[in-house]
Order: sequence, then structure tokens, then C-alpha cells
Amino acid sequence: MFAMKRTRRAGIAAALALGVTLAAAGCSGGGGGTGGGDGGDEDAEISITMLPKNLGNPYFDTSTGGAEEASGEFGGTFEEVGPSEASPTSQVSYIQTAAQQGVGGLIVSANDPEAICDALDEARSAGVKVVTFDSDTNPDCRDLFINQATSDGIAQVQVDLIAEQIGGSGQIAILSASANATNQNAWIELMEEELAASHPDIELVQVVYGDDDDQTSFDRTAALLQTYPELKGIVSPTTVGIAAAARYLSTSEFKGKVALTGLGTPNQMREYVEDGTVTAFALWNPADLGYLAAFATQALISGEIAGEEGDTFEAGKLGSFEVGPDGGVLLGDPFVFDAENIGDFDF
Ligand code: RAM
Repeated sequence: MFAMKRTRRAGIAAALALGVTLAAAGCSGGGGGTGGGDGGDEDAEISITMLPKNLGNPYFDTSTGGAEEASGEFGGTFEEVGPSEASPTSQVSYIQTAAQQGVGGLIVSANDPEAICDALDEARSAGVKVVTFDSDTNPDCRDLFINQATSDGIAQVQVDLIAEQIGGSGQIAILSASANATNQNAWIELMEEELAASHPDIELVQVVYGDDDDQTSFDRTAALLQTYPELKGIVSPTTVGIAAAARYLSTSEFKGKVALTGLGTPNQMREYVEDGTVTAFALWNPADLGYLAAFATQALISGEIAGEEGDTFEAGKLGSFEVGPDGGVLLGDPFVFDAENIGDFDF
């Protein structure tokens, strides 16, 4: 594990263009954006550290790019650090370091709802504002959670996609991220409920975990196909998992026979949509998610909001947002990518 500072700017223009596209598709909050967002308190130093589940995941590279862009707009300082492995406690040392450095805010996607809470409590006691995004902790461990879309919506879109792709019946499996990931576990629970309620002829035979590691996800895919010769589809609610599964399927005898859907980035999935391995998958705009998280953190640091339900703040080009129940702030709706639209996206 190693700390790392990022200065990458690549892809921001494209992500910006995408933000407009997805906003048009109903993704994010209303108008009224300032377009600049020069912060509430001009004298306050807005220093933000971003801590994804792990480094080396294009999804988090994109969300970090969005946060970095926002930070540039309100004139803050920005750093990304993170572990190489998405394991429950791998983020603890980075949280402790950020607290020792006295950063103003920490933006975290959690690998476990509870395992980093002691470290976050200490950071908050030291005055650090803590904002989770993408994958939450227990609500009492942070000030706000920036949620990409409702868990119901994310579960529903994936069940709809797999049900359609396998013709409404047969065996499916789920290839998830790490076993403790708050976000994937919430979505899987809701997918199971939706399958039971609306698709009695679809049988979920197993949930396996690729740990948001490419090779592990690839190997789990191979094992699933060997263990369940009748398998008709795989749902992978992780961008790492779906890309690895697609790579496996694309050169196997199962290509075009076993359906694959879930949550993926257009750039990682493009070749598999073009070669017929994958028909359609979903996601949101990770750049917008990071951008919104950074503006929310800035609003907390500057004292503009306390993180209470009903608090509102401006998030630059995305417009104004309101804090909902349990400190949640909602970005928008998931979006489905397929052969017709994937060419419009670059992240
Ligand atoms: C992976 C991570 C992330 C999740 C996406 C869909 O990149 O697990 O937490 O939101 O997939």
C-alpha cells in the first residue's frame, strides 16, 4: 500500500460534456448553478483529501477527476490517496494521516460500513468534515453521504436488464466487489427482493466476490461458468467485475450465450458491446458524483451547511442540492448504456 497524490486532468473535458448529457437524461439537480462557485468564506482554506475504495480503478479515477475539477472551481487544495486493496481496514492509515495533516475535509468510499468508523470518529474529533460518497459507512460515522442514485433504482435497472437479456427465466449469478462493500450489499439485497417478487422463474444460484480486483473477478467468472453449466446470465454490480467478466466471456465458448450486465464504465465496456459479448449495462456519471461530493464538503468546511436534513447548497454546474434524511444527498438516476448510445460517452 502506498500513498499517492494525483495531478491528472485527462478526461475532464469529456466528463464535463457527459455531465451535460446525463443531466439532460434526468440525472441531477435543477438549475441555478453559479458556474463558478467561489465558496462561502474567502479566507478559509478548503483542503480536501479524497480516499476511494482502492486506487487503479477507472471509475474512481473519474470520480476523483470530478472532485478535483470542483476543487479548482472553488479554489481549494486537493489530494487523492488510497490503498491498493479494497479490504475493510485498508483505508484506516490514510484517514489517520489526513487527520494528522489537519485537512478540512475527507471524501471516502467505504469498503465496509463499520471498519473505518473509529478512524473517522477521531478525524471528526480533530475537526475534519467527513463525507462518504459511492459506498457509505454507518450514518453516524460521517457528516454526509453523496449517493449516486437510489439503491432501489440501481437494483431495479440491473434486474430489468438481466431479466430481459435471458428472456425472463433461468439461472443467474452475481459477481460482486468485496464481501463487505456497503453499496454492493445494499443493491444485492434489493435485487434479491425484486427477483423474488417479480421474476419467479429466475433462480439466483450464487453470489461470488471478486474484491474489485481484476484477476480475482476474472477467475471467479471462470469458476462460475464451470460450476453452473446451465447458467444463463451474470449480473456484476461493480465496474471492475463486469469488465473482467466481459473479458473472460469474450474469448470463451459462452460469448453471446451467457448474458452479462450490471454496472460498468462505457470506456471499459465499449469493446465488449461492439463484439457482442454485452448488450446493455448501467451506471451514473462518476465525475459528477465526485464533483458533487467536493462541493458538499466545501459547504461543510466553510460552515455554509451543518449537514442537517433540509440544508441546501450550490454545486457549481450541477445546481443546487438539498440534504435528505440520514445526511444523504442524491445525485440522480442510473443510466443505461447500449450499442446505440455508448459512442456518445468517454469515461
Ligand atoms: C466499482 C466500485 C464502486 C461502485 C462501482 C459501480 O467501481 O465497487 O464502489 O460504485 O463499481
